[in-house]
Amino acid sequence: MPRTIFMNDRLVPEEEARISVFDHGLLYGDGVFEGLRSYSGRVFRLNDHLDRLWASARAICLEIPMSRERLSQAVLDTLIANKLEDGYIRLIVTRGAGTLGLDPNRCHDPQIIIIADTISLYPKEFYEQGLRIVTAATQRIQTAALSPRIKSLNYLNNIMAKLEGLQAGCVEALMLNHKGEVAECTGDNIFVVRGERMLTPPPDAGILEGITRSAVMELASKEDIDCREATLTRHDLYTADECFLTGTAAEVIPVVEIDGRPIGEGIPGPITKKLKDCFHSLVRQNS
Ligand code: PXG
Repeated sequence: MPRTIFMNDRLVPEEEARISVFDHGLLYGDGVFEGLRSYSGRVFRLNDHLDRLWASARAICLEIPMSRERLSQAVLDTLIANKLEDGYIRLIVTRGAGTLGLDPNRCHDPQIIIIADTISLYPKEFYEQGLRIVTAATQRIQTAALSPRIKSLNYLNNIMAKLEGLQAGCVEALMLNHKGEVAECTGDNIFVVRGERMLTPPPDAGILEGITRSAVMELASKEDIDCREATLTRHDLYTADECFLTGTAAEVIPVVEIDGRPIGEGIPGPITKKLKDCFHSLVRQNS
């Protein structure tokens, strides 16, 4: 079924949703985006996604030419126009059309695009049996080079690592930072469980501060599970009792093998299962 796209203040059929070849979003990956999900017609943590979108835009000196209220309404309108209850929403703001040079000040008319579609999930057995992942040789980009906290349209760093994962027969790959510390996966944050404690790398390890990550940390605290941010090495992962990933698309997914080493018992652990269930109830009640 052809989709209806929100583009610059109106809903248009998919075939009419077009951008200029001079848009710096295309020419340089100069723009920002968000990936959101709706459950039963309600968008999960819409405000947090808008906060992150505005923070990403501010970091690259891109002024979003629309109010938060209007953009928030546009997300809901796009879902309704596509008759989607459980969907995936891609919100994109490009720098706009400019000249064939880097100068963003020569761009005008930033494009606001909202796509709503059905979500393609990992197969059910991955959630039940857990994922196998490998460490990519591609490092997460250094904060001093480009902050991974900016969700920009330039995702080649992650795509290079994703390719390595796929070449090794894995759907996700672990990325380390330039110091060799654990950062995150290509499109998901990572957690480990050691004894009674849950650990996840801090923002300065060079990660995107995931909205699912925050939600899971809040859930852990409600469940009286001690969860902290900590610098982690691969050794900490290899010797952990449990490991799982979080992300808007994946939600909470167990990891049972890293670089050929089974994690814990090599099956999804009890804390992972607990948080997976808590997260499912949370998105369904949508607070
Ligand atoms: N790290 C990175 C690098 C990400 O891109 C996450 C962590 C998880 O964040 P959230 O806020 O979703 O919990 C992400 C986001 C997709 C897609 O289409 C997903 C992401 C990024 C780009 C595309 O599946 N994940």
